[in-house]
Amino acid sequence: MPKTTITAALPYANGPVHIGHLAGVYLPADTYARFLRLKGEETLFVCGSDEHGVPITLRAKKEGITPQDVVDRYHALIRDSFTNLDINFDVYSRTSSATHKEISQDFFLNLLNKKAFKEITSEQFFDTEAQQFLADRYITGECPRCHNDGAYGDQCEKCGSTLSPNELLNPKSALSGATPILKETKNWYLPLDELQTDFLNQYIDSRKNWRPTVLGQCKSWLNDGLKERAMTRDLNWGIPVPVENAEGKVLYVWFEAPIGYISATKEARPNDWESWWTGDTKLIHFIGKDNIVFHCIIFPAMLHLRGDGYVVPEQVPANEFLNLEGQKISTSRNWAVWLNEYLEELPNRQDELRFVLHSIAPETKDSEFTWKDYQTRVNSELVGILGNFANRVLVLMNKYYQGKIPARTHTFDEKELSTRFLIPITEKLSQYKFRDALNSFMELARYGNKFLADNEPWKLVKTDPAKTEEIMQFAYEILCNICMAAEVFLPRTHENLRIQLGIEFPNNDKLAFWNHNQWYIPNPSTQTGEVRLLFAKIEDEIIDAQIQKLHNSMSTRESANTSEVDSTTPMKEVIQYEDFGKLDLRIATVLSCEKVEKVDKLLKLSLEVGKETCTVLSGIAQHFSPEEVVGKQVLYLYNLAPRKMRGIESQGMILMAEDADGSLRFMEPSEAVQSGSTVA
Ligand code: B3M
Ligand code: ZN
Repeated sequence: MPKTTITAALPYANGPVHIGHLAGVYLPADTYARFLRLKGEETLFVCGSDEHGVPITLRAKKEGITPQDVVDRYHALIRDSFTNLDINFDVYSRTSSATHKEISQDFFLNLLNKKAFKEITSEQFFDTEAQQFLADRYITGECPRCHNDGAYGDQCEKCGSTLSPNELLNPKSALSGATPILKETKNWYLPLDELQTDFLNQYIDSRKNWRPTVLGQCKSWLNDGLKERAMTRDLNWGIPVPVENAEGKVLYVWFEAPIGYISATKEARPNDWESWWTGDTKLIHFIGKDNIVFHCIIFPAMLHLRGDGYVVPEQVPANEFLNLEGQKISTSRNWAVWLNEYLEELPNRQDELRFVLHSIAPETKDSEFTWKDYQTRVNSELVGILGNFANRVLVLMNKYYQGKIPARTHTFDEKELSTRFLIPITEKLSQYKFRDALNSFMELARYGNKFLADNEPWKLVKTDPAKTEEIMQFAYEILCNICMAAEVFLPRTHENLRIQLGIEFPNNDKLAFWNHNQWYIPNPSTQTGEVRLLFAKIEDEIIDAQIQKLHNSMSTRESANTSEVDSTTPMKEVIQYEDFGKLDLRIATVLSCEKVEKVDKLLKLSLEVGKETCTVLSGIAQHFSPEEVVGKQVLYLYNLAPRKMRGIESQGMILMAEDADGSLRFMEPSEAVQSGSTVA
């Protein structure tokens, strides 16, 4: 039987998991794994903590503890909160495990022996105070493109450019603040340029059924042309490069982290782990959109080079981002709903969270969580429709028949019921459309509710006992099918309802339901269990408290950040009033906005400036969607000399406020003013 290996992105063990992670990665992955298991397919679902990488070491330094302390703390916290939410991994491993060290070193040596790497000696920045090379985020400086002072060695978060450390102007060490020197060092590179022509172009071309958003990103990388990329780093936190004379070098975190999926497999299935990566196995990666290049380009290239029957990813259903109350979720600004806190503060509401996050899953574009919307969805859908239907059926069943199910006498056609209600659920699940699948599931509950309301058994019982039996039996039958389907989305509700229905679903019926959409028919004379409410209404106070908490925790964090900005962003050189007077600052209104094709970072905006319309390119596409920007009033530098980018002339520049973590805010007037108004 073909196997399926499902992976969910390994969370960085430097903070808890939030609802954005859940909606984008862990819930769809878990639902898909449940779906395959219910079909009786051979399925393995693996995950674990990503415990290497620069952010972890920087956090440790800030807190004055070791990186191992950091990852031990968060690994346990993340693992336990996943368990509490019923995310059913076969294993939740970690990349600091001995198995992972062995598997990733072995993978590296395997490629080394195949001469897959290029060894390149180059000059890299070195901090003489900290006695350490400075890779990626260890180095900051001025961006060569937009002249932002806080660009990192791998990226400028202001204009979105991908950088390498030696492009930075005035580079500084993030460890000591010292100006680094250049020092020669040797590293191992993957020749992605060669792999592009040998393998990746065709591979991506053949992935016709991937989501357009995923293919779009892959093609834009390929169109720009891939470059060789270092797979080792001069760092001391990570997995040592397993060759002689490589002291002080570790495997690049994005080389070994995906191998973590393989190590986790070995832990889960010590005896046949390789069979989950080779032969007739489908490999499916659930990730967020910021991880696409690593899972769709670099990791497939590594697996391809490895050969030995290793498979490459079959499907990568990457999701867009989930925003929260109108803003991007931000860890450093504490603008997030953390899973561990949710579980504590809204106890026994796991399925409510699963339900809401599935119904707003950011599958095709960024989507939005608000607490009010959460409350509405729970109260009107779960309590008002699903819970209400279940409760009415079970209460009436008790009242009229002491919970003993009458014989089936109705003439509804099972085929039709299956086509109308069950096929849409399984079809959408197989297409990774979890949001639609959940909607289809709710259609069945809506149908049940309407069926009861239309037939009013509570009136009929007085005049037509036989008809009442027929109606109640069918209502019960619908509820059984709802219960069956609930197992994939709402595991606790499934179990709770199953006990109330008084049913043990036979395995054959389950397999027929999930594989062939076979409508379930309960046995007559089944005895129902004790009736309990499936869901409780969420009161306003709970929601208000959550909204308040969000704003409070952000303002504390933001005031802490302000002092950080003050101390790390020194004042620029003093200028005279004449210098300032040269700037023509205006308030402009955004008329329209669109993405610039093939450039991830840029948005093209049309601004109304008085009677004039100006076109501006702005490197904010990774912070805002075009829809969010239209209609805003912005602070605009009107008389900046025009520049051509990607063949488009950009006139002037939009000015933004930048937080210590690199997140951006528009500068809007406190009340709307006429566009073109001057600022002085
Ligand atoms: N740790 C990054 C992230 O959460 C990451 C994923 C690794 S998957 C191999 O964005
Ligand atoms: Zn920049």
